[in-house]
Amino acid sequence: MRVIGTAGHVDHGKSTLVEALTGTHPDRLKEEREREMTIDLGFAWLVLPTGEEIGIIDVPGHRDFIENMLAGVGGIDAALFVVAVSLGVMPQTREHLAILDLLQIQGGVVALTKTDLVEDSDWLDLVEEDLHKALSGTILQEAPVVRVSARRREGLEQLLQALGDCLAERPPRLDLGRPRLPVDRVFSVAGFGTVVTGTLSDGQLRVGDEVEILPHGTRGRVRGLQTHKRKEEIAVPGSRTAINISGIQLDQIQRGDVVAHPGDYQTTRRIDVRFRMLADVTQPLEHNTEVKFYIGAAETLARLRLLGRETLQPGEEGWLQLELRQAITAVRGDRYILRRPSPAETLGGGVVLDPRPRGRHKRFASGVIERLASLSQGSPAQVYVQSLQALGPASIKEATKRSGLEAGEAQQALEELLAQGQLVLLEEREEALQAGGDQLVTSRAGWENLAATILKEVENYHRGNPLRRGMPREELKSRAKVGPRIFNAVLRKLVAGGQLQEAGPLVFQPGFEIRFSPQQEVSVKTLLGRFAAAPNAPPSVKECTAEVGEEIYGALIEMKTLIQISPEVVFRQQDYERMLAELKGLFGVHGTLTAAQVRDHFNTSRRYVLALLEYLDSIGVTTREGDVRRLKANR
Ligand SMILES: Nc1nc2c(ncn2[C@@H]2O[C@H](COP(=O)(O)OP(=O)(O)OP(=O)(O)O)[C@@H](O)[C@H]2O)c(=O)[nH]1
Ligand SMILES: [Mg+2]
Repeated sequence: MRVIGTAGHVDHGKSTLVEALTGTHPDRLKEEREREMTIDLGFAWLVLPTGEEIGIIDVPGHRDFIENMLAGVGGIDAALFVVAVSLGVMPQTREHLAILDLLQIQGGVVALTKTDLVEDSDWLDLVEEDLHKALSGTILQEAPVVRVSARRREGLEQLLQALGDCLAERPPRLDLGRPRLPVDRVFSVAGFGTVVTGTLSDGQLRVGDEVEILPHGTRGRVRGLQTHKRKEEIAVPGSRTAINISGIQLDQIQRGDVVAHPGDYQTTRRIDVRFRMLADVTQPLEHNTEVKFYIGAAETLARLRLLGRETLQPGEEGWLQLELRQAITAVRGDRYILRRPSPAETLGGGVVLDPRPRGRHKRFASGVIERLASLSQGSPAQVYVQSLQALGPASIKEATKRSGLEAGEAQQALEELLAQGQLVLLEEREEALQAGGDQLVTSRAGWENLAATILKEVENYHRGNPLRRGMPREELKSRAKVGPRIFNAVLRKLVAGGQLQEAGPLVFQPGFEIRFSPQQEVSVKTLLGRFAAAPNAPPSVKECTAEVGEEIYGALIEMKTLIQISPEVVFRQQDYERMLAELKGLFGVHGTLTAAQVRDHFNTSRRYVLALLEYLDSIGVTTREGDVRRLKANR
């Protein structure tokens, strides 16, 4: 799933265009309708000609609401950059463009809209030329420009086509197995409680997951999930996600908080960053300035330590350490924006290099900047993990080859990643040797997804077959849709970890027991009553199924309440064991036994005795010699 966001100067037609494309007017608030201006984020979705469903975040263009724009734009995959041809390039056209560029939003399409207002095609060309100048040197430099009129519904198809092309070139969102959702809206729904929305990244969320609300660490549980107003069991990275959280009050969560699995992310109040200052900022940036810091959907005041420099001039880049007023959630590689509180202006932004530096850096100490510079390069471990994410579960040899790292470097990266739990070995060394090669390894997310799929299948099987003790292994294998080697490895790990159990050909949840409904219980009781009344001459298989039905009869066999020894004859397990013990006693006394002797001992009919003796022959307890039977030596 992916999300695009609008951007552009106030009144240029962003919301109108979103409505024309999706049928939904993104302005939700009464005040927005009255002022005909977007104030807060709006949401809609559509299906591209490629068949991909995408979410849309509509942002306000007015400079007073740029903070709301920042809360929405952080998680987008591509921009729908809107410029009205009747108005041309204006201040927030440039400011929004600069923000997209600082956040390195890797794709976009420019809509040159309101073409119905301009008859003169020379004018159109002039505006487009001006626009190209503004785009040059930014992330949108190569973006296609599509002329549209939302009012006349012209150019919309070309626009969707261009959006589809632009997303098709972008890799899908990575699943790192540690979901986080920067919250951009919080509300409550009568009867359900607290709901938050945001753009999910870095992993999947499932109904039932325990979650933690950062930075406060409050715990809750995912009660329900929705994407584009549709109920989902699983929300995937890149999707607009609404989470109904139980155990969290409305006032315990706010925009900017992050929803994650407990323990996956740490919060921080000090970070080291690379910073690029915009060229059109009015004054140089001094050490120790107080600034506003924006990351994800969060904002906080921050004081900056300018490292290795006294001041930074507009257009320059540098290294900063930021002391944050409030704790935020960040990982290395996250993008952020800085603004000056007053007079309000966007200063620049960049990338988080160290989300939890050990202490305050000495501003001019040697080594500090060298370390930050090397952090900004990207480590072998990152390269390794990214290549494995693209590959799926693979042998160490394949993964190393794919990473393009040299052997020693790859080995070191692998060890580091295994130690950190970012990669998971699916096999022990001996198991891998038996399977014919070196060990299978996968990213943590890869492992968690495989495990979750298999656990879910078994859970579904139990739900659909409450009278079966477990799911046949082969059925599980075909449903897991992975190769036999990966399946075997994952199942073995789940069994070793106590998440599943295996008995013979069956796989089941630990502690799963067949439970009869009260009604079924009654008929089982009646049947077992008949067995108790005549333990050595009990009802036949046919009579049993007539009494309780095939399914319950099957369950009684699986539960080992009954043991069927021939197509017609079935005993209670306890009676079978008693008879076997008595028989062994009789053999002890007589050495050999005829069927008639056995029949007289148990005071039953020939039918039962023949079935029992033939069964015991077949499992190697007794052997037949003419008309008599003898106990096998080792029994
Ligand atoms: N003639 C014409 N008018 C348009 C077109 N698109 C939008 N408008 C008008 O332009 C005005 C502003 O449109 P919005 O869609 O609210 O603009 P916006 O970019 O969302 O504005 P903010 O959200 O406040 O930044 C409205 O009066 C629209 O009816 C168009 O294609 N042609
Ligand atoms: Mg709008």
